Amino acid sequence: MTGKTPFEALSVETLATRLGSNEALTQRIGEDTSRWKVREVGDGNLNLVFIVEGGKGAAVVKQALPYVRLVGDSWPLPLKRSFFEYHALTRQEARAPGSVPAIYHFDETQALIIMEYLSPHIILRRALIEGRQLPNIARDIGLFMARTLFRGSDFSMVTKDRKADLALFADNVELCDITENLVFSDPYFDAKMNRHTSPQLDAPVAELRADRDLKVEAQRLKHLFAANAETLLHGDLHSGSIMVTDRETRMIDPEFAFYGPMAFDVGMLLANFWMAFFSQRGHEQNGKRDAMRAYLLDVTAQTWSVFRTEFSHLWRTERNGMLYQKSLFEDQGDRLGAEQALDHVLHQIWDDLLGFAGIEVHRRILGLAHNADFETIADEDLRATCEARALKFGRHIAVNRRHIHSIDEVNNLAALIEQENRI
Ligand code: SR1
Ligand code: MG
Repeated sequence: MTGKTPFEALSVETLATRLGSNEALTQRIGEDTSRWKVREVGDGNLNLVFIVEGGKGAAVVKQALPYVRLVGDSWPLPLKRSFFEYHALTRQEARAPGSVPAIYHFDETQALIIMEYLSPHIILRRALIEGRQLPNIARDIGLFMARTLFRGSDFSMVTKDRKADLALFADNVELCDITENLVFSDPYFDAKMNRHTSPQLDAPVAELRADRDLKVEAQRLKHLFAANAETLLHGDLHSGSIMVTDRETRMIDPEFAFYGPMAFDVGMLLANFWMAFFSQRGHEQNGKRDAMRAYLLDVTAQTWSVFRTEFSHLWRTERNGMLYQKSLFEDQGDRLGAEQALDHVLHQIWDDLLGFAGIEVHRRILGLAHNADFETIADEDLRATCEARALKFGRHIAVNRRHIHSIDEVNNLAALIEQENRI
């Protein structure tokens, strides 16, 4: 299959014939296609994902579809998202080596990426639902975020290169549009594709949608998301975009990558840990999850701490971009000035991440794209209890973010809300 063949979606039946002469693939898994075993394992909202096993090894083939898989061909979506995913992966590998799957091949016309098969990794969200405590995720994800967000910004990059990259990713319009609507607006009115656990959540949802302060805050955050082209974001950094073993962590699926505010990735990620926290009550069939809840709050605190420490380290050692130049501070003997500026930058990220986290929680409970943490709770009353607590938490951190000064305060709030008897 060459880049000149018009786009055609792969299938389990056609993959070996179509990719049998692709050298990047045959080198890894073997040339004898009669030994290839192909499985389609995509459980995300957008794409096809195949695992291909051959005589020598295995690889993943990911292909974009010209529509949103979750909804069907009534919602067209450009294939070029695969181009952005490929370019984001190459940048993430350069900025945070070892944090993403190795890329073997990219075919722009077929919108497909052939990449490393991560095994025995599983999706982080699944691990957290199962109650698994992974020892390294806070360190690995905190480092990934600090390195990619810092090194993709004007704190670090040659400004000409950053502007060229900004122009490249500015064309990822349709995926930004999904986030702009699904995350920042749809949850706060009766949008067509919304759904929630009903009738249990009808009253809290109506209350949330009538909350003027919350709606204004969500739009301020949308404004920030759309207008603050600060760094190359992953753009969809939730627990379904991370693969783990007990020792290893890899970030996948950066097809939503674009230049936006640093706090967006951090806020979305932490929101997913807090949602995992509030969903644990629904997964206690085989025993209490108190230790898991404590673990999850500790993970949020550790992730933020690792992020801050690594970001500060990069600030002191790699701040070679056009912002807050060393010539104004360290070179004048003013190290304190550089530290003062760092404080401001970290404070802004903190403020904004709480807002992004709050609305991420809301959209996963009220919007189109729900998450398995809550969806796999079969008892709808129990699910609604978990979701209502998360909604309340999300509102509090989004609206009051300027008055919350530490991750411990946020975690204390989560613990308090979790202990309330009534929703
Ligand atoms: C229509 S796409 C819905 C969601 O799935 C992706 O993973 C993103 O989170 C997006 O918002
Ligand atoms: Mg995805």
